[in-house]
Amino acid sequence: MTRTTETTTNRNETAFAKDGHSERATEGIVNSGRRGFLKNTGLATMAAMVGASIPFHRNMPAGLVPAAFAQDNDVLAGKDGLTLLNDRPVNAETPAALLDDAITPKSRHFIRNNGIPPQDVDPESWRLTIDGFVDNKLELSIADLREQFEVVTLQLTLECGGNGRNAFDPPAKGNQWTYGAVACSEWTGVRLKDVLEKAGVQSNVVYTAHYGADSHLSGNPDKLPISRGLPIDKAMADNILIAFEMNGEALHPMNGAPLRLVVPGWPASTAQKWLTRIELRDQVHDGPKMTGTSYRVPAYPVAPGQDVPEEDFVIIERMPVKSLVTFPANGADIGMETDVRGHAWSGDRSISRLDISIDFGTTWQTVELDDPVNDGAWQNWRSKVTFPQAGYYEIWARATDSEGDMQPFAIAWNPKGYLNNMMHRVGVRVS
Ligand SMILES: Nc1nc2c(c(=O)[nH]1)N[C@H]1C(S)=C(S)[C@@H](COP(=O)(O)O)O[C@H]1N2
Ligand SMILES: [Mo]
Repeated sequence: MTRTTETTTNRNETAFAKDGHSERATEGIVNSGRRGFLKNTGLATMAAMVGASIPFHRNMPAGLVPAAFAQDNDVLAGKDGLTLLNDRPVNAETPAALLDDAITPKSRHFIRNNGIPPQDVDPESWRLTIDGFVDNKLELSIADLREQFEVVTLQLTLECGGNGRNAFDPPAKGNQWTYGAVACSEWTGVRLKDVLEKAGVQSNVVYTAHYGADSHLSGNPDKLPISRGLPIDKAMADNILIAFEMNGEALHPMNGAPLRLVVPGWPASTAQKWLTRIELRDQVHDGPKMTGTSYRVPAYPVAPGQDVPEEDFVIIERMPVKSLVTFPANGADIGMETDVRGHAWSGDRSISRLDISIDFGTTWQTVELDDPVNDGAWQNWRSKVTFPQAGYYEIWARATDSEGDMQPFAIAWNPKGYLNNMMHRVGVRVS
């Protein structure tokens, strides 16, 4: 298993989970040359986490994570063919060729965790609180949600803001997603809007704040791994769901079971998993991963490697126009004729055209493109290609959206590696 050198959390705070990069002072439990768990976590903190003092703590090998605190070994249980980018927290993406289905199977939805998921969740006793600047604070079970609100099913595209980070040069720290931190499953739940309306949104509300039941990598119960939010106008969109089903089944544990937000078209970091609370605020939310450079980009174009002052970063809103080639697979050996297909999407917009090229972008052919099944679903496209002779080809796909934005050939570099929407290229050998 590989680990990224750093997650998007503050390095000092994640020392617990990492390989001893932090130089944070310890209580002198281990000698300073040793790396690992104890070096970075005070004995008192660790005892608090395991719920008892540790009489033999001096015998614990450096780097040992207490078994009581370890994650399930099979972190990808119920998933099929995902590539693990990091095992603590679990981050796994789906190879493009495995995203070929119009509706992404539960087993192939990517996983992006910032912390440790809750264990043994009980859907029956799960409660969602709506509070803050509301007329009536609500506390709802999943049964209440089903009974009190219209239940809707929508195909919704979720994409991590950092999808495509792997292509950044100079590299950006964080999970090295290639293409596969995107999916479009069919989600069933109730509209966020309906629930907020029932709570009564007060006139001073400008932003939502989302909270989930996962815990911080440090084990510190006072810290949250992530808590993001949405401008209230966006939160009132018709296609944002509080979802309790994925493709007609319970959510996968790693995708937020038993309850999560699904926010299509915006960084999926806004789509809180293991959702327990939504607070309405009279100011922009300032929870973990809302501030600094998290899920933010410079307010202006920058050159690769350019230093950008933190105050010049703005919160990412809609995700840019993008597409994937899901057939054939990159590296495939194929015949002189082939089907070519994939998906395309653009946050808060639709796709108006999809072009492919087999001659390194010299000529382009517009292909058959479906309308979105509903607002927020990716659009499927397909074509047949006949190659002029045997050899190596690249199939390139380029989507254009309803506002005329087209995918670029080159990456728009930014310091944290967000929003890479450059064209997807698939190499094939034809014989
Ligand atoms: N509670 C909680 N919600 C979360 C996260 C998380 O770490 N904890 N990660 C967010 C991020 S950054 C992304 S991209 C999406 C990923 O959803 P998925 O893991 O179901 O694919 O969940 C979001 N919701
Ligand atoms: Mo994300």
